[in-house]
Amino acid sequence: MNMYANQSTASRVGWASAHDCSFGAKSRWAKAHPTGSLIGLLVFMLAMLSDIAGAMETPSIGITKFAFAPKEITVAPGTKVTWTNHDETPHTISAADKSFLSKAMDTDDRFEYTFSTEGDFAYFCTLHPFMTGIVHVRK
Ligand SMILES: [Cu+2]
Repeated sequence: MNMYANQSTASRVGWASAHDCSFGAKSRWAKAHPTGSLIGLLVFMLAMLSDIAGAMETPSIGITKFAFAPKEITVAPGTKVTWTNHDETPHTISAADKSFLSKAMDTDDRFEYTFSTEGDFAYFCTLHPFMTGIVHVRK
């Protein structure tokens, strides 16, 4: 991003001395950044920051003795949640609304899913349907 901005500034300065071409440089810049370069850059940086914050927060749910622990968690939209099977028995993670489904997870296998929309997402193990959990997604 910075490299591109510097390069473009340099080429604008260069082209401004050759009068005819300065307009061409500006319109090329406008085409590449239709929403305005500064606002676009800010939005881009904010998006990057929130990505980094989101990546740092990765709640994990363990599967132990035929139960999800914690059984119930609350996360913000965009949060990636991971499940790890600590049992000797295969388990699956299956959303009640079918929005996600893991394969049969062997011991120490992990499954991850990113919750992008708000809501209450109940899930269960298809091999042992009495195993249930829920992820609340709230802003
Ligand atoms: Cu199971």
